[in-house]
Amino acid sequence: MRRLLLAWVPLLAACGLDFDDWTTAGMPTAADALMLPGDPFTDDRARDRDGDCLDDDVEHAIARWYAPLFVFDSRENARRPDEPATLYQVTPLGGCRAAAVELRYAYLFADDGGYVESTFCSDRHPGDNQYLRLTLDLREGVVTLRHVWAWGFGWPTHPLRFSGGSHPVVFLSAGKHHPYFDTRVDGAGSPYSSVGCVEAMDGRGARVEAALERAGVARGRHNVGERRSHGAEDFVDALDAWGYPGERAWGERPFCGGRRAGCSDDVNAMQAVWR
Ligand SMILES: [Ca+2]
Ligand SMILES: [Ca+2]
Repeated sequence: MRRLLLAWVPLLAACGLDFDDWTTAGMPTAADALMLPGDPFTDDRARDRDGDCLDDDVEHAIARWYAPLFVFDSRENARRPDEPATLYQVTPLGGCRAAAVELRYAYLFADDGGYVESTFCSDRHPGDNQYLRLTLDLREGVVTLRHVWAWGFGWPTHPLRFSGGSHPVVFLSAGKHHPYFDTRVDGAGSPYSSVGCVEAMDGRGARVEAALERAGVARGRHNVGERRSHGAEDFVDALDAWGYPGERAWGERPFCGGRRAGCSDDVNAMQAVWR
């Protein structure tokens, strides 16, 4: 995830879209609420192994309820069949018995394929990590969605579609994997680029529901735990199982998809993704 700055093609900016161009698009949208079966909080550390008071089974249920649906472009050039690898973190805001919860999904690719339809821009690089941030209300066992942040976009300011009633539909541009809430940027200058690098985003590629479970990893879940508590026996850290050798969910170096050669310092370290 990085912005491209190329001062030598300033005229392309005139063709680009700005994030404000999305604010009036479509109709108002909403996500279905999640009804929890009992008290989501616990003081039993066997059930709450990251020590945030929220039962880890509830964390997983919430993450599954809102797991995003990723929609790709038909010209996508940098996605392995099992990508994106998606990890999650669920954290009460304000401690035990909090009435708000933050939910983050990191989505990872071994490579950023650059702007595939842009004449002047490329910006390919090893490793690509971006994330969604959702704010949820949690009152009397009912979880409702208050806000979605996806880098340049934010629901409800920007209209967002929900698959199956609760799953945010996130369109990812070819190569760069920049997030959008629809396909209107296809063939236009990217609002993520200061010089209008052209995005390819036709929405006619793969549709991938975020997978949050995997055999052979801690408790079979993609939960990364909390910054101060994420023991490897209970939470995801090493990312070798996803095909990123040497990378970690809490890694402090730029994420490079497991390949250090050609790695850029501009890519986020994984630990910067989480609360
Ligand atoms: Ca917990
Ligand atoms: Ca947690």
